[in-house]
Amino acid sequence: MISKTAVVSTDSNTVYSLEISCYNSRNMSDEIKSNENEPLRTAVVAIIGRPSAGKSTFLNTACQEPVSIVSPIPQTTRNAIKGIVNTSFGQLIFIDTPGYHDSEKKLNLRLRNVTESQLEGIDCVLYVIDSTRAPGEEEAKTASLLKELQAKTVVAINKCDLPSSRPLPVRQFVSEQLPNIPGNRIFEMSAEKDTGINEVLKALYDISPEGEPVYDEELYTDQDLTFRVCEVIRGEAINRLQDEIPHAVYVEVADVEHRNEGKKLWIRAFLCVERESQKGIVIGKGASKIKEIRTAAVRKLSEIYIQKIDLDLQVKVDKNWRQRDYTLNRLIPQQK
Ligand SMILES: Nc1nc2c(ncn2[C@@H]2O[C@H](COP(=O)(O)OP(=O)(O)OP(=O)(O)O)[C@@H](O)[C@H]2O)c(=O)[nH]1
Ligand SMILES: [Mg+2]
Repeated sequence: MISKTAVVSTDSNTVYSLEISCYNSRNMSDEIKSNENEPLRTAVVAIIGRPSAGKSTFLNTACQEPVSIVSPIPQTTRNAIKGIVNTSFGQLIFIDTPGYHDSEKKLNLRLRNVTESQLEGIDCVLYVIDSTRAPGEEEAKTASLLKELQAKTVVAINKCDLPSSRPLPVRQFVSEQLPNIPGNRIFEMSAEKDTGINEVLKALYDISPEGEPVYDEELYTDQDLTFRVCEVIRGEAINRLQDEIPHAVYVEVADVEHRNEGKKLWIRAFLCVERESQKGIVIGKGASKIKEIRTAAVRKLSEIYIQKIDLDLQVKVDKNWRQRDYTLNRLIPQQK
């Protein structure tokens, strides 16, 4: 069990220590709950925000596992990804969503559809805002999604570790756009440096319904093997590619075999790009780029799965897939 401690100041300026015991799949314990008399709370929490606000980084830090891929490139997350946090207060089932981006391109419409559909039937919202960027039109559109959900929303002003962080204009923006969210539900954090996260979690528990955990404590995500493998490879690829190429990449797992009496996981996967010219760049000189991506993906997968990973990774072209419903339907199925 990993224990995180945060210092929280109350109205009367007294400071107390808030301990949130975080369990994860590899480190279970039967530690006594820190608030034994309180009923457990369980909630489904949608994480909403502009592209690159740090939603996936928050999820990974809160879960203490690499649940969702992270990159400096906007529109990294393409699907609704579940990450489960268990603490002595109960269970928070987070749903990471694609960054909310206003564009009429087919892929963007799909991503928006994924995000909007996650706002139905949830218990809470975590609205993540990047404090290093001025909240402009895109932020206002994102906030407008939450107008009817203010009673369920906690705001996390992110990237406060950076010198360019400006939390004050963000607070001002929130008070104008979402005036019914009280100040004690707006927090400053660094998802990357793990500061302020416990306060955000506690605030979410405070507005969560009472209830027993839905998932076993050892579970931190519900992604199946194929999806996770695709995402890990895509994550390693997009962090090593530039310009338009990260947006033009998707990963297809063609085969998975359990070999050597289950001790080895043999995977055949394709990194798909949109054009022949992109294929050459992804392969690199003397196949150096694809080798680098493959090695990094194997390393990451080996941290997740106990089996030895044997990855056969090739590059192929799926011409203009971002315009084609056939591929989009497979990768990002239309929600309702
Ligand atoms: N310095 C700093 N960087 C951060 C923080 N949180 C996220 N980042 C960086 O911001 C970039 C975007 O982070 P993501 O977690 O992928 O953002 P996202 O909101 O999930 O983005 P999309 O999936 O594209 O919507 C990455 O380069 C992160 O490392 C933070 O608290 N501090
Ligand atoms: Mg993301």
